Amino acid sequence: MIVRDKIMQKLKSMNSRRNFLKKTGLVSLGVVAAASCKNIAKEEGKTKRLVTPVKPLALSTWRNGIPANEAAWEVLKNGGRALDAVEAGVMVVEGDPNDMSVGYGGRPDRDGIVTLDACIMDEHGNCGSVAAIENIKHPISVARKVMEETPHVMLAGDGALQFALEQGFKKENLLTDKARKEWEEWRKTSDYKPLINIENHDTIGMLAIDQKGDISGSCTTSGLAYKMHGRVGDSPIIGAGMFCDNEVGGAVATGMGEMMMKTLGSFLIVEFMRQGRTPQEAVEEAIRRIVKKVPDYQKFQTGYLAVNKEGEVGAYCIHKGFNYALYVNGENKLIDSDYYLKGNK
Ligand code: SD4
Repeated sequence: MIVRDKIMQKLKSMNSRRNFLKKTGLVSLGVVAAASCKNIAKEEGKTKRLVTPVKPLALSTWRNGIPANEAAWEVLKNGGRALDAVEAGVMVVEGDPNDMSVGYGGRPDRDGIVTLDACIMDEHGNCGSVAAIENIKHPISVARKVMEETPHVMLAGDGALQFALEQGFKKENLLTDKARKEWEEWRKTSDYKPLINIENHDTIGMLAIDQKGDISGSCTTSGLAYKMHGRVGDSPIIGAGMFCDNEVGGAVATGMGEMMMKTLGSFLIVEFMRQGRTPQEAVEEAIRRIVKKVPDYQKFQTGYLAVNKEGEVGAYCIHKGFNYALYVNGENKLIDSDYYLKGNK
């Protein structure tokens, strides 16, 4: 009898809690989890959580995120959509011949061919990507067309190029003299060694939250310099190079793509945040996952960047040297990321 009474009492209290959540609009499990975690974090005095969501904002990987954020901000400050911001932002870097890891001017593969990877995702969970596409300066815009104009998520190689041409994109030579000369020099030894934080790691990944509070993400790269022809990295893989969920937040990755692909890092980070972790806690846990699962992780760099719907940001990487640009409250700043190999050798 007593046990049954206790169960009835518990059920009653669960019911009234559910009704309360319904009334207050906190029906989604994610919101509930985040809210309760916030309280715990506050009680323990561990993490300072923001109460009012900060928006709009744009953040992107590496120093080239500064001009990219400027372009994104033009969209955001006028009330534009986060999706338009993340496309416009990374296009600046795709078109810059001095960035040798993205778009025009990107370093080629070992056969001397520039192949590009990109992906984009909107606030509804729609996404599009292109992999190993050649001769198109703005793969991010082709990825968006894949998302909006096809029943698919990803197009690769010749098929992606054919689709781009049908959509009115122009075929262009993306191999600049500078990149060609470097490649010719490299061919003398053909020594394939991805370097940590040297220019073959400055892919751009971008996340933005617009004035409505909607989030979108993008990622674009020429991939690793002197990779095998046909190699595809993490950047066009939804969930590895980038992932966002409008209920939770988003994450982007940069560095040695194989490590993010083995651990599906960006998706993992968003799921950690869904469970109530801060973006910083989530990116650190995702790097620890690589450390645990990839035996030779020390040879490579990986950097993660994340933001939750409240506008809290997290960044973490394996080796010192990763940085990111954050545009918020009208200020665009380059910030150094914390890193794992610091007393963790
Ligand atoms: C790749 N993740 O293709 C990309 C490269 C990169 O900064 O991020 N460079 O593996």
